[in-house]
Order: sequence, then structure tokens, then C-alpha cells
Amino acid sequence: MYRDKILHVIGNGGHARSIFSIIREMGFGRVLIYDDNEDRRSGEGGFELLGPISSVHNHWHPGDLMFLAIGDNALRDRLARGFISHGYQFTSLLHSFSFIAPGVIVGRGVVVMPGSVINSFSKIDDQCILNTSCSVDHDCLLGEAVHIAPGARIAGKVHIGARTCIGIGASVINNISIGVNVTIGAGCVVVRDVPDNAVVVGVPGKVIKFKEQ
Ligand code: JB2
Repeated sequence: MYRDKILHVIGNGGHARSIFSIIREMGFGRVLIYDDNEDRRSGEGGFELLGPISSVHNHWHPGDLMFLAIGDNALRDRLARGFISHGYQFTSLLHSFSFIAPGVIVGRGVVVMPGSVINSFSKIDDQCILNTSCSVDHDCLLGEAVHIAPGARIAGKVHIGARTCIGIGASVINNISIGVNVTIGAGCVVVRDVPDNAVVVGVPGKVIKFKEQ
């Protein structure tokens, strides 16, 4: 299905290394990678490592697809808005060893890593990362550029605001609302609603500070 497509990958750091196997599985005709850091322009067999991010417009053709391999939620969100305003098209990367239930809506530029489950009627907005073996249960809403880190568990009817990161192995009980730009620490158990910009750690989760905006 993707054999005739060219995929432009922005970023060649740790997150890119996580998504390469999905890109290979999807079978894109060509994969072109960009990074502003010159030290990161070597490496991945079969993929073409090009110049800085700004050079993508020299290589872009109508019908091509883009993916942002950038783990930082704020940066990914900002870059996505810029690229969309210039007409670039994003694809999502869904690994075959993930389960996406009927009724789920997945936006653009989303990655669903191996072992992840998204249950019925959840909505995953653009540029979200559903990292390795995470689960998002029924009727959840994830805003733009949310990152659910490996092994995190989100119960049913949880709302998560844009650019929030749910840390590795964290759990969120059902019917919870988490604000925008929140960080939930590794292994945290969230049992209460969380306000915007909060950093929450521990079991049960407690707000320890608020991030500057
Ligand atoms: O301020 C920036 C900037 N900061 C990092 N401006 C621009 N234009 N680019 C920036 N980058 C670029 O983001 C780096 O050059 C690199 O291409 C890309 C990714 O940065 P990094 O390698 O630091 O992290 P990552 O996002 O690939 O991976 C992190 O997040 C993942 C979700 C790692 O922690 C991974 O382990 C994690 N799985």
C-alpha cells in the first residue's frame, strides 16, 4: 500500500530509532530523514539521510508523506503546526502488533508502537505517541501531541490535554481529567483530576510543582 510513497522523517534521535521498524514494516518506497544535528546524519541502513530540517522543501513532492520523529511534545506540536500551514501531509504509523478497536479515531502523525492497545471509541488526536505496550481504554480523549510512555495504563473515560506526557509505567484510573502540558512521573498512580501544567509523582499521585509556560 505504501510502496509508491515517499516518507520524510523529521528527526534522527532516539524516537526515530523506535519507529524505524514500523516504517520498514509499512514498506514505504523511499524513506528520507532530516536532522538539524550534523552528527545525526549517518546510520540507518536503506534510509536516506539528508540535510537539516529546513531542506525538506527541496525534496518534497505532492503526494509525499511526513512523520515527526521528535519525542518532545511541545517541539513536535510546534513543528507540526508549521508544516501543516505550509501544506505538508502527515501519515500515522500503526504497528501490526497493536490493537486498535472498532470506533477508535486516530489523527495524523500518530505512532502506535508494538504491543499497544487502544480500546473502543477512544479518540487520539494528531501527533500523539502511544509508546511500546501502553494501553488506552474505552472512551478516552487524548489531545494533540500527548505521549503515553511505554507500559503506561489509561483506564476508561480518561481525558488528557494537549502536550501532556504520561510517564513510563504510570496508571490513570477511570473517569479522570488531566490538563494540558502535564507531566505524570514514572510509575505514578493518578487517582484525582490534574490541573494544567502540573507535575505529578508518586502513589497515589500528588502535584509537586507547576511548570512555567
Ligand atoms: O530545539 C530544537 C530541538 N531539540 C531537539 N529544535 C530543533 N529544530 N530540533 C531539535 N531537536 C531534534 O529533535 C534533535 O536534533 C533530534 O533530531 C530530534 C530528537 O531529539 P532527541 O534525540 O533528543 O530525542 P528523541 O525525541 O528522538 O527521543 C526521546 O523521546 C523518545 C520518545 C528519547 O528520550 C527517546 O528515548 C524516547 N523514546
